[in-house]
Amino acid sequence: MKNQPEITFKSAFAEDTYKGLKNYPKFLLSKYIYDKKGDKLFQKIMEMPEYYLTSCEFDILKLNAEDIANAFSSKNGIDLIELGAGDGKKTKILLREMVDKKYKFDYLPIDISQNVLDELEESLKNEIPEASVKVQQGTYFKTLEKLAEYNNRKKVILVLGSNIGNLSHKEAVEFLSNIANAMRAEDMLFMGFDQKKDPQKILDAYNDPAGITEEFNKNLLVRINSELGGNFDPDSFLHWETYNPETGTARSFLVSKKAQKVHIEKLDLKVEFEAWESIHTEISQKYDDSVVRWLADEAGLHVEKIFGDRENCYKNYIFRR
Ligand code: AVI
Repeated sequence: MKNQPEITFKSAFAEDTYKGLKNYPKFLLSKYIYDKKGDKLFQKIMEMPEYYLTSCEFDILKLNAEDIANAFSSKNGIDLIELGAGDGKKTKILLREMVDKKYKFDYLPIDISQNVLDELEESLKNEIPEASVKVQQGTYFKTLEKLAEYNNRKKVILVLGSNIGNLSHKEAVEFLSNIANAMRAEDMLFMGFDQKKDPQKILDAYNDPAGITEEFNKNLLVRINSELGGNFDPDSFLHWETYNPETGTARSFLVSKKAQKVHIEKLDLKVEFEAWESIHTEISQKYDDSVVRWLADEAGLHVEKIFGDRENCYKNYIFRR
């Protein structure tokens, strides 16, 4: 075996980028798309007509608000904990319903961005002043640790937006298991899963003609340039989306349009690309009921109730232990 020099990295981003670009085939992790610019681009994606996920989930919550709020409610009140709350646009439908029904609850939105939480808190004060809101800033792992601390009464954990789709099945089971470990018998997990559907509709959602998704994907290269001293030319890469109807996996790539060398100063790394070589950047998994049931089972959960839109484009599931 070749002697590998010991390299110390200044950040997880630096280490993961180094490992991904040294790998064959090359890959980068989609979680690093989300810096300030990436967050803004994702907001724009959620407003695009092609990105059906947002409007489908919004419709499901609107159509079923009463049933969902009823399922959540409990005599002693509940802690409604949202992981990755964002702008809370969809959650507000449920909050409004719960307030109108005079259900007792505290809403605890958790997000990595304090900025996002400040804006959410402010908008809730104006739009649903009756709701008791306690924002929590935290990373994904801290958040899971904190979950187990809410044990005075029933808790309902919300994860919207099919965020689980950016994980492999193995990672998804780990994620669900971590949540399950923090749940007691009466607690619930309410989660959105984008569904398998006409492959063209999926490809259109991840390859919009205005090029917003392309810019979102290429933000990985832009971020490597600005934070790690890279000299990627994003225009010399193609945004490429595939969907495999057998596995339900949509995959995003950046494909080098020519043979080229890229230097990343802070990683002391020169990366060579053959013409048409790819970098895999993201998976967006699509599901059906049997796959969701299997994931739940692997994680020690079971599906209690399913809410879908008219075409079953998207579904929200209630899980219990
Ligand atoms: C955040 N996540 C669920 C989005 C998705 O659909 O996979 C991210 C995204 N990637 C391209 N468009 C949207």
